[in-house]
Amino acid sequence: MKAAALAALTAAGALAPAAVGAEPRAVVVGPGAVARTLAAGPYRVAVGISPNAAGRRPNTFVVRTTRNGKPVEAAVSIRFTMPAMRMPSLGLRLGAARGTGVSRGVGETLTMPGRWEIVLHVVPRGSPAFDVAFVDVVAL
Ligand SMILES: [Cu+2]
Repeated sequence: MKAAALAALTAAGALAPAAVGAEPRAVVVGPGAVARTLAAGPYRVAVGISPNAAGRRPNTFVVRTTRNGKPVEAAVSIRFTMPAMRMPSLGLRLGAARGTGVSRGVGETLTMPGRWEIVLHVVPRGSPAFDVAFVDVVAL
């Protein structure tokens, strides 16, 4: 489809911006400790990162998943990528506390200061998996 036709469709309200390939504006968190709730379809995912410090320092990652206000039991893993550099991405698998919807993990995964792309992979029990992505600005 030609750009002009797309623009016309968009102007007419026939297509939402997302339908024409516009990137949703990324959520950016940090620097400093993070406490942010992100929406993913019917889910709400509350993310805590503390102290959110760069280098060979342990950070604690806490993810609480709910649906309609109720805790969702889920297996959660996190992928950490620094897109500005040729660095291998790092992974962290969180441990879940039964019945709470809360998963937690500690890792030295923010190995240097800068902008990290963080993707939470959430696998609710008995439901399809989904991802939640955001950018974390990490300082020393
Ligand atoms: Cu780097």
